[in-house]
Amino acid sequence: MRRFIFAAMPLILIACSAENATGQNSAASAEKPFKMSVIADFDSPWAMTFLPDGRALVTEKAGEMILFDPKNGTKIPVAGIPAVDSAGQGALMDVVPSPTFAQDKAVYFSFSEARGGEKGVALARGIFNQASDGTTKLDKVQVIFRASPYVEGNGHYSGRIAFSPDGRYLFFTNGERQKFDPAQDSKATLGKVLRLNLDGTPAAGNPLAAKGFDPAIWSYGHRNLLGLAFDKDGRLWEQEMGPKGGDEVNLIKPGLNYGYPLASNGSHYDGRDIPDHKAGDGFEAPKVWWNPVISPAGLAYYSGDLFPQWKNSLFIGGLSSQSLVRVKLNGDAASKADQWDMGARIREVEQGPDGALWLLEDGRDGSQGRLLKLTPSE
Ligand SMILES: [Ca+2]
Ligand SMILES: [Ca+2]
Repeated sequence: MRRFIFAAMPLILIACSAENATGQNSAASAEKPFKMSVIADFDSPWAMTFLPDGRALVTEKAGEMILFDPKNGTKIPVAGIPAVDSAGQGALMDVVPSPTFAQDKAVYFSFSEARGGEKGVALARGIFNQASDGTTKLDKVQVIFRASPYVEGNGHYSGRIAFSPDGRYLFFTNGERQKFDPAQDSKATLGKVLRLNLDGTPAAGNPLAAKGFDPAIWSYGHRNLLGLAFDKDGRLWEQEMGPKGGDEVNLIKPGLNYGYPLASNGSHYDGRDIPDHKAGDGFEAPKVWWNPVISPAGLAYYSGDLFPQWKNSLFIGGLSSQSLVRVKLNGDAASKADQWDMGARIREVEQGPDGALWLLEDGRDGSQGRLLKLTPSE
């Protein structure tokens, strides 16, 4: 009997720590179940996406889009990208092929720009065109949506893109531009998740339009939304860089207010507290949050076969935490699972066609912006 109790104890401890692994508990994992291959180097890369033929588009902060072939390492610059204002947190940001890329060759991308002395994030679409000599460009590039209003400053653009699983809608994130209150302003698209038609117009039936909100708004009360991904059942997950001690993973539901800057499990950088999320306050609480912060960047939903133990997980790149973070999903619930030290700021996470996990390092402060491929260690 005694022997049985001793044998059972470690199992009980493991079970408890997993159960409590939301909020402040860390989930540091020393053992890495993957090996890491360095595939290429970029100049402050920001985002990547795979095309149906296995090649990738990679964006760089200063405004370059690059067609990259992992098979042979070839990099081809993609012409046709508009002028990017890359000061501060500005960048050529996300890039995602159209849900009907095989037919229309359309590519959607986001970038920060200056107009009339003020700045904002724009969403654009162009047609991928590679000539027989390899020269590559986006044709017919059009800005199809602009955040409103444009304001002064170089921070919290957000600019992440995700298509609904049925391919009918484009979800787009607009950060609150370090201005706080716009996240609660019904007339501003700042601090919001937006639902648009594929031509950039507000989708019909958005949940707050009848209450006088900007018709593009799907959810509000967000800060700096740097990741957006659908799971296998069509739930929309978002991660955002919160204030001091308040990074969040949220399950995005239509019409809900996620609280910023009125509620946050963190506090302002100047030391003022922000009331924590609590039941009945009218704000939707995060499913997972971090204090101290991880500084989340890219977000990927894992559905591959290469790492079967990772199915139905979210992967988050950590900037200040220089880590790769795994969040385990279970229906509407989410919990911290792993946090691996990567020794570099991780800007982007993407699942490759073969189920490998691909990462882009942030590449600032003189470090490299390497493209890394993670495959199982055995
Ligand atoms: Ca991506
Ligand atoms: Ca707080």
